[in-house]
Amino acid sequence: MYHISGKSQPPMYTQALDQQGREPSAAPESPEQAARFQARVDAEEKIEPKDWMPEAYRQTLIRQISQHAHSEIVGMLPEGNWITRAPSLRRKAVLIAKVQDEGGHGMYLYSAAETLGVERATLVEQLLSGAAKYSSIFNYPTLTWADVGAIGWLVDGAAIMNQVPICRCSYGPYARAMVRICKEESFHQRQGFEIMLTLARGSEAQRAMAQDALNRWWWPSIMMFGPSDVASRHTAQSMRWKIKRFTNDELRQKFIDVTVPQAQFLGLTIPDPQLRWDEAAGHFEIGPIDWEEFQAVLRGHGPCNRERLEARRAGHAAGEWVREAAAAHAAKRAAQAAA
Ligand code: FAQ
Repeated sequence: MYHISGKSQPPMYTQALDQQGREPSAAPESPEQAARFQARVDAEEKIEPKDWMPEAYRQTLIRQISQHAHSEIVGMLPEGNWITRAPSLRRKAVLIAKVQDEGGHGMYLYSAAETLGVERATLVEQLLSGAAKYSSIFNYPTLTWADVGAIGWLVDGAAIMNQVPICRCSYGPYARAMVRICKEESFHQRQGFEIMLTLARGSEAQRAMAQDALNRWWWPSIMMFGPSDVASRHTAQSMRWKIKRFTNDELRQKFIDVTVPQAQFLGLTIPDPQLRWDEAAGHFEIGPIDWEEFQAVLRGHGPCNRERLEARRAGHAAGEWVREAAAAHAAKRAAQAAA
């Protein structure tokens, strides 16, 4: 038994995302500029696209926002897989709306990233080439209808826990995008919980399906919060810049504390024999996280990494004519406006 914040991990592998976007400004950053910038951040002022910012701040935001956008887009696939098989018209309509919302979140986030001077096409290319990361959670399969419930309950639940603090991110466009996204995620979480509740109160077979989904989604959801604080290479600086307001382990603990009682309410068992309430700490303690599994998924060896990227590449190729038509239409409108 151990507390999640104290666990050490092997180092994460690196991806070449820090070379994207426009070139760093030729003028070197002076300590005075950096100090003025930090003072603005400390005073809780929002940093806007035209403001001066350290190049590393800009690159950190491009990295995080684009990975977040990719996660929303790839995140449409596991649940999209169940749209044709949803058990009723109501469930189908709700699921279509949810998956569409995730697509919208991706679009807001790509737009927020573009305000930092990087082209959306560049970011999409990084996703399709496999150079950019997206959330580990979306590399797991949705085997039964209960998985759709478990994703809403656990994955959207984890996403909200992580994203509500980003509404207070120091970078204005990212913070503002997150406000609407969080409202929608909260609806998603409730629809997932309601699916789980229906199954948990249903037949023996339905209860078993709900338990099986919890068994498979619990640990990947715990890993979604990222490496432990001792292994997280970006957290300390991102906290100083108020891009992140809580560390990965702090958010993971909050999620565990909120979610374990929900599982108890559902009458389901968290798949962790070492889970226990620590009265003195006022928190649930969990057993060890399998960080090797997390890193394997990040290296591309999760159950569905290959399938997810193939689906995105096929989707992108199939959408070629739409992009061409939109570009031709925009050119025609621009020519008309100029005439
Ligand atoms: N998967 O130093 P840290 C959703 C990477 S949206 C893959 O701790 P940081 C909605 C990390 O990027 C879910 N990679 O990094 C939905 C870094 O790699 P790099 C996505 C991960 O940035 C629901 C390296 O490990 N949410 O679910 C993961 O300070 C249902 C070192 O890590 C967001 O993106 C991971 N789980 O903290 C959609 C929220 N964790 O770039 C459909 C915004 C870490 O150095 C259906 N992002 N890595 O090569 C964040 O809050 C942060 O970026 C963290 C990571 C917390 C994810």
